[in-house]
Amino acid sequence: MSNKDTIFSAPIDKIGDFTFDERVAEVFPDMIQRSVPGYSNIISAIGMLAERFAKPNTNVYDLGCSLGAATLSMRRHMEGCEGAQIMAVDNSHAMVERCKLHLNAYRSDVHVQVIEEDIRNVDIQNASVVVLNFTLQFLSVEDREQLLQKIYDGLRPGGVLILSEKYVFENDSAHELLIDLHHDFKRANGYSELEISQKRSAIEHVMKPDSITTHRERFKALGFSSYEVWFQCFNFGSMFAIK
Ligand code: GEK
Repeated sequence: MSNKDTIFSAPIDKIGDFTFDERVAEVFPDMIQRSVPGYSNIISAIGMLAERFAKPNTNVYDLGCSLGAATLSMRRHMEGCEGAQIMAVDNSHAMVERCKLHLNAYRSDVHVQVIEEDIRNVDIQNASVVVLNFTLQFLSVEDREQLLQKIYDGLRPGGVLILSEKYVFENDSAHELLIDLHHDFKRANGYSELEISQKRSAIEHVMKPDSITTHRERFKALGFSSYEVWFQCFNFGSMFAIK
């Protein structure tokens, strides 16, 4: 049972930019479950996709792995995928330390390397699966493009990128409605108005979401042979892109 997220529950004078520090890592499972609609479904489906796409003697990447939820899901589905290994990467020390504990709590024959590093500095090679589960949105637009190019180059033909993100929408009223529904979802999960508005202010500076159209255009320009949204709930969703 993880600790309850109360980070934004009391009034804060000056809301600093959000960081993935010790306090966030400690409450992270509760925070992400209550904040991201469909998170558990996405984690389960990442395991299913890995079962289809992970190939023997290749690398599987979980970029911005946090506590390793996607890695654990993929690892469960990759038993018997001879010689495949998972690289779980995050640049938050607090996340990486806890991720190692989570992974060590279960036995598995699949080799996992947990790497404390900026995903912009990681080599992507011989990849059959790359996961960016709600991480790309924290990079600058230029860095997003460079990282996606590096992922495309490092994927083997037939390899898959799984990209989950928060989205913006071109139609203003649709955009507002989807944001309101997301806030209803947070209220239903016990977040107060104060918590919702303070988290919104803290995250606005560090997270600039793209539209689904932008994601599609980028995938096309990079040369992915097929790409599609496979999950969406309100303004959150996940796409696959196959090389
Ligand atoms: C999950 N994928 O549970 N380099 C490395 N890590 C980074 C960088 C960077 N440049 N920027 C951010 N991160 C996870 C959830 S959370 C999503 C991902 C969220 C890391 C950051 O430290 C954090 O752990 C993660 O990306 C984003 O499936 O909190 O909304």
